[in-house]
Amino acid sequence: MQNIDINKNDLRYDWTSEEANSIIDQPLMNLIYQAQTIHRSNFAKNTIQKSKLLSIKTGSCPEDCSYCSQSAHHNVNLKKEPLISLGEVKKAAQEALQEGATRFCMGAAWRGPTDKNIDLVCDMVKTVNDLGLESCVTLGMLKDEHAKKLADAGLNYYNHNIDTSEEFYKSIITTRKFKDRLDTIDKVRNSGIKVCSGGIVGMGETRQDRVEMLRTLSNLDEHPESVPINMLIRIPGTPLADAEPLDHIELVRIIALARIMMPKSTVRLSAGRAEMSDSTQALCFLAGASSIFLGDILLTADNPGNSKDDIMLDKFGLKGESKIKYSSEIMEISK
Ligand code: SAM
Ligand code: DTB
Ligand code: SF4
Repeated sequence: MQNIDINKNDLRYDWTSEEANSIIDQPLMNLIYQAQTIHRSNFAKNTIQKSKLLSIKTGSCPEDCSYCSQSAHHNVNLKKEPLISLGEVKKAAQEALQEGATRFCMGAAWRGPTDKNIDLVCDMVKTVNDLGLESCVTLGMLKDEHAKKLADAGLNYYNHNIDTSEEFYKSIITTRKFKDRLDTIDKVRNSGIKVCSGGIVGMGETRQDRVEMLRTLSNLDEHPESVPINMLIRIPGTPLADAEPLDHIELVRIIALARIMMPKSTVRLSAGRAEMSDSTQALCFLAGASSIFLGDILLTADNPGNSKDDIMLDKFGLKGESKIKYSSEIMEISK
């Protein structure tokens, strides 16, 4: 194995494939130990950040993402819904706050928002922020003017996943290019909004594709502040409905690699938890995941639900992140 100097406080933007491979290929216990060591030097231990999702516009999406329930190209049993009202958003955000979420993420099944819709979403963002929650939206591809309007409205995060490696991307989506995703991420970054970008594992990609996906993210000019790692939810009616399930240890390895390559980014164990055992999730948290989505439903698909999660988190002694941000001094004391 190549000897890599992993300084837990250094942020690097020049990871090579060789370096990334030599990290992920290590014996599992070495990899997890290294990832958890880096995790503890950057995050409060035994703490989990909770986000809540809401689909604000559901289905009939013109894009053909092979994993997605909301694409108009697939025949999925899904209740489609136009953009919901501000009142519905406020009610859902209030509930999320009561459930212990600190971030509220609104998703719309669009290729990109229209000028009219962006104004409506900006009102939603302000409503969420006024409740004291961090706001996040995921609306597809943005124009510079859209990003600016969202930034002016006070949006904290924009979610835009690169999903997989550039090479594998063409096999899962044909209606847009990998570069289109990077362009939107660039616009978000330039507008001053924090970037949330990650991907999906278990779509039939190779380990090298997973590594390259993380290399693209970690070699951006700045690391995304949030990196969601989704395990494919195999949705009946989508082209990936019968994809070969990925061994969960591969998920653990990719989470560890994300933690090591982007030491200060929040790594979120996102879609797919409903099919994971508590033990798999414990390994993911040990490998550096420190955030989850709450609730019974993600955007359209199942999530474990709060009663089940409360039991699991209690068993692990993991506490929800407080709304008071940890300063580095407090983190030192809490170690
Ligand atoms: N339309 C917007 C977009 O594509 O960016 C926002 C919504 S889209 C549902 C957000 C992300 O959810 C996708 O980029 C993908 O990573 C993830 N996702 C969607 N369907 C999924 C599935 N079946 N399993 C796992 N992750 C999924
Ligand atoms: C992300 O990476 N995962 C979330 C959020 N960002 C928007 C979405 C997961 C969607 C899972 C499938 C569904 O609910 O339809
Ligand atoms: Fe549309 Fe987003 Fe689903 Fe792709 S992932 S089909 S862009 S909602």
